[in-house]
Amino acid sequence: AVRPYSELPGNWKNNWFNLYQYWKDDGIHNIHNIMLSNFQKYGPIYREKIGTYENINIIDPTDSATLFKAEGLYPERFLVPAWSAYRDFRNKPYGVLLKSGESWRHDRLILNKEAMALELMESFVPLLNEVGQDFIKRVQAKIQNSGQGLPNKCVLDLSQQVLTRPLRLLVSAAVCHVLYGTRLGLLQDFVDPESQRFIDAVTVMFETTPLMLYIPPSFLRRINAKVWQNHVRAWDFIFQHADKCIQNFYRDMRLNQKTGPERDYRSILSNILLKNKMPIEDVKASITEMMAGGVDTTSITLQWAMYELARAPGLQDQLRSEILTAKAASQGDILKTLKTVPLLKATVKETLRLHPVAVTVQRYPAEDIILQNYFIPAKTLVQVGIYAMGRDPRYFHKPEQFNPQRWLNQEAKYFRLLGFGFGPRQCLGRRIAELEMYLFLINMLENFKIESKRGAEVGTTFNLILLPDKPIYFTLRPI
Ligand code: HEM
Ligand code: 2DC
Repeated sequence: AVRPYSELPGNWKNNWFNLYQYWKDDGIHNIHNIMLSNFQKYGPIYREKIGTYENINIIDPTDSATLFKAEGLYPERFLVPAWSAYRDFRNKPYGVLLKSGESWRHDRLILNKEAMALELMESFVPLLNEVGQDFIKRVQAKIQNSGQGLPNKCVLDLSQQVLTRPLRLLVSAAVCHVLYGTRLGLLQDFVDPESQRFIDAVTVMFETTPLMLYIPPSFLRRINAKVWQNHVRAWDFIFQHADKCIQNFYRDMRLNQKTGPERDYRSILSNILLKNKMPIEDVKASITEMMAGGVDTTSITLQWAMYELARAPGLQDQLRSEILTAKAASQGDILKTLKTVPLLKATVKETLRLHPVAVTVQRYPAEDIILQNYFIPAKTLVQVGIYAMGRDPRYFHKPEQFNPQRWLNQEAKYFRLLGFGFGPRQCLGRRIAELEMYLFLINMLENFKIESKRGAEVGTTFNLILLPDKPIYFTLRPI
């Protein structure tokens, strides 16, 4: 017999005591580890309530399949309360990230055509590759400057200076390049201070979000809490900067329209504006989200990829030869090269298995479902613990090993590849992020050996997204 909802295992009755415990043990930055131990303690399904945040957690791919099959025509994920509270507070429209129902679907279908369609890759590749190559040139220039011309000194020791900032500028430049068709002063000799402030604001926005998962932002606002104030200030700057970029773009586009030649592809933004199917306010809202959503996600994943590669020199050599072979065969046609680098693509998948950006992927099922023989009513928040799944030997053979090969062998991938989410509500920036990461890693591996100080184990911390818990240092050795 199917067991009732009320019998679900888990500690969901003492929600305010749970929050106190979390706060006391710094659980708020540790939810990924707490989830691991909860799955150990309660099994593959449990119910939890911390403060006002109530949810069901699952880990098994068969359960994920049931959940996603019941997501309906308008899939909904957990709405990060702080993000919608800011927009309501400032009277700003929601973009696709926060919209729901038909309004979400309408905008999302238009944006998919400009950001997700496979035909677009042809237009994106040169733009993204250019940004990647510039990055390499800058690193090489740094090496020349610091190496004093001695051959054995020709390495870039990034043990003082971390790669985080340059990487965030790089991916931000890449997203701007496909959104606007220009890099807006990013990753050139001189970094526009506004762009620097923008990426810093994104960090503050993320850092000030987690507490408001559990304590309603409306309450924190009423008591004038610092987190709320800093959160508002961060979003204000994000919106203001994005607004400026969009305004400038709009002005230039209207000027050029009179004189400029017709071209197939200009940029995501101009394609959307030319179609004239979305009110400008909605366009702005979603473009702002894409600018903000593309910074930390991609740069952190690249850092993790390099971290894992530095610890696996054998794999690095294998990748390098795959890339060289692919390049030789495609005779400089980078689009063709990208079709023949399966191990590289698997490396990115493997990176997201061990180091997902999102600790869970969540849905409110549109209909009643049964998970692990428990009845789950429609509209219940169900979270797939993808961090926990990626480290569970039941779903991945020897999960502690970084082994991209596992994605090539026909080992079942059934509902195991969830780093970008699933289905029509999956990550809108997925294609852009994937391409960007492939091109960056190709350029990097072709030019450098990536090394790191041995023994430096890096852990994970939660700040809305999962992050390295300490800076990662690399040594780049030109080949
Ligand atoms: C949504 C991950 C890069 C913009 C998501 C979701 C995940 C995710 C897990 C939720 C999907 C779901 O609920 O099924 C990642 C990862 C990235 C990345 C791992 C890089 C490695 C980007 C980039 C952009 C972006 C570069 C912008 C260009 C968005 C937006 C949504 C989203 C707008 C909400 C889509 C909607 O609700 O319709 N992302 N993301 N992301 N992401 Fe990303
Ligand atoms: C955070 O319990 C933990 O891609 C919560 O680019 C559940 C949850 C819900 C939505 C997730 C969020 C978590 C992590 C960050 C995600 C977000 C959906 C989109 C967002 C995964 C797992 C992210 C980083 C977007 C952000 C775009 C925004 C800055 C405009």
